[in-house]
Amino acid sequence: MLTQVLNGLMQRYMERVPDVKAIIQTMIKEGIIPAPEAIENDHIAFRTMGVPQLGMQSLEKIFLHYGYTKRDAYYFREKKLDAYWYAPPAPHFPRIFLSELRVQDLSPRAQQLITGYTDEVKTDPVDALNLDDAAAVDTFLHSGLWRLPTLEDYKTLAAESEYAAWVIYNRYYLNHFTISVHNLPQGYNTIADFNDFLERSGFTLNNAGGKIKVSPDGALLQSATVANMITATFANNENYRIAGSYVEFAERKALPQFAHLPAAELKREHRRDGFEAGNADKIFESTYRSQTESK
Ligand code: OOG
Ligand code: NI
Repeated sequence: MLTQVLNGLMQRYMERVPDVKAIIQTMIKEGIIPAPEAIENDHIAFRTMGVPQLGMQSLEKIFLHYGYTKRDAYYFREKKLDAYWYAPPAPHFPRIFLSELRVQDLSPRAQQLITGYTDEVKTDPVDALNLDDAAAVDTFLHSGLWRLPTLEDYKTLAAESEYAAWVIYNRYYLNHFTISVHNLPQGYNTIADFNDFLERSGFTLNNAGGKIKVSPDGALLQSATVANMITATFANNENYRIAGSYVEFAERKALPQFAHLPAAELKREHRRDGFEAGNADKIFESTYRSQTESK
C-alpha cells in the first residue's frame, strides 16, 4: 500500500533530520496541533541523477503504480535540472516533486565521475521490483544503488553542482516533507506568521531570494529550513559533514473562484495547486553551502 511506502520514507527521514521532530514537538508545545498526525503533508520531494537507466523516468514508475498522475514540467537552466510534480490518488496523500540532474549538461569530467558510480546500475532497477510489494519498494528506496563515493569525488562534484554532490551521497533519501500551514490556527496559518514562529523557536530559514518564496499569482507561498548537516561516511571510512535534508512549509491560497468560501469549507481542490519554478529554484538552495554555511 502507498501508506506503507510513505510511512517508511517518513520514518527514515525523521531519524536523519533532527529539525523534523523538533519542529513537530515545538508545534505541539505551542498548542498549534494536538498530535503529529494533525500535520497535513503538502508534498514530498526526491532528487535523481539523469542517466538513462535511472532518473525521474525510473523513480516515477513507483508512484505512477501507486496511483499518482504526472503533471507539469519545470526546467532550471542555471542549476541544470528538470522536474515534474505528481498529483496523488486521493487528497489526503502528499503531492510528489521529482527532480533530475541534467548530467549531459555538466563538464565531461563531472559526467565521467557520475557515470563511474551510476554505471554500476546496469538496468533500470525499478523494472526488477515487484511494485505491489510495499516492503520491497520501501527497502529499494533506502538501498545504496551505487557504491559509497569517495570524499574527493564528492568535493569535485560539489564544486560544479551542489545538487550532483547531494545525490551522489544521499541518493533517494527523502529530500523534504512539507508542512501545510493554511489550515493551522490563526496566528500560524500564513507563511509569514509561521516563519515568525519558526525563527522565534530557533530554526534557521533558507533566505535565498528572501525567506518567503511567492509565485507570480501570489497564491503559492513557500519557505524552508536550511538543511541539517549529517556526518557522512565516505569510501575508506572518511567522515565529513555534508548537507542532509530539510523541512519545507507551504501556504496555498483559495483560487479566485472559491475566495468567497468560508475558511472551514476550503478543501484542497479549492486552493492553488502545483508548484512554481521561481520558488523551487530558491528552495533547492536549502542544501547548498551558500545556505548551510551561513547557518
Ligand atoms: C526541491 C526544491 C523545490 C518545491 O516545493 O518547489 C521544491 C529540492 O530541493 O530537491 O521542493
Ligand atoms: Ni518542495
